[in-house]
Amino acid sequence: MKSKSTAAILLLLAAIVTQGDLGAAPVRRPPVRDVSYVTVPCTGPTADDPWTNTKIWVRKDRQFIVQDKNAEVVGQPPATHWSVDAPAGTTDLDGFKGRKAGANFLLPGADVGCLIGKVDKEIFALGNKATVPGNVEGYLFLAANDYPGAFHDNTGAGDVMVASERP
Ligand SMILES: [Ca+2]
Repeated sequence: MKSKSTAAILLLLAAIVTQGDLGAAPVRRPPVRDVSYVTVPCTGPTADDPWTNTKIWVRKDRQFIVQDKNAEVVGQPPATHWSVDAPAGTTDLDGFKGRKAGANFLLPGADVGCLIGKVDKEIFALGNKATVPGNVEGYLFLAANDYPGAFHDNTGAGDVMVASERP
C-alpha cells in the first residue's frame, strides 16, 4: 500500500518537473497578423471599372486569406448580402452556388456573383473564405463575378477581411 502511494507521489513529481521544463522553454514570439477590412461595392467602384483596389500588396513569400469579415466567428452568419442579379435575391460572397458563369463573365466557370480576386493579370475565385494563390505578386483587386456592362444593376457590398501573417 505504502509503495503504491510512493509511486503515485513520484509520478506527480515527475509531472510537475516536466511542466517546469516546458515552462522554461525559450519563448517564441508569435507571428504578427496583419488584418485589413475592405468594402467591395457589388457594382464596382465606378460605372466602367468593376474592380475594387484593396491597396494590399500580395507577396509570394506570405499567405493571404480573403474572407467574409464574419467568417472567423463561429455561428455568425456572413456579413455580406449582395447580388449581381437582384430579382434572384441576395447572396453571401459565395454567390449563386452552382450557377456557373458563362464565357462573358470576369471569371467564366466560377459561380455567378461570387467574390473573385485579381493580382496582375491572374483572376481567381475566392467566395466566403479562400487563400490567394501563392504564385502571384502585386496589388489585390476584388470584384463580384458578373459580366462587363451588367454591373450597374447590382446591389449591396462585400464586407471583406484580408489577413496575412509575418514572422
Ligand atoms: Ca448585374
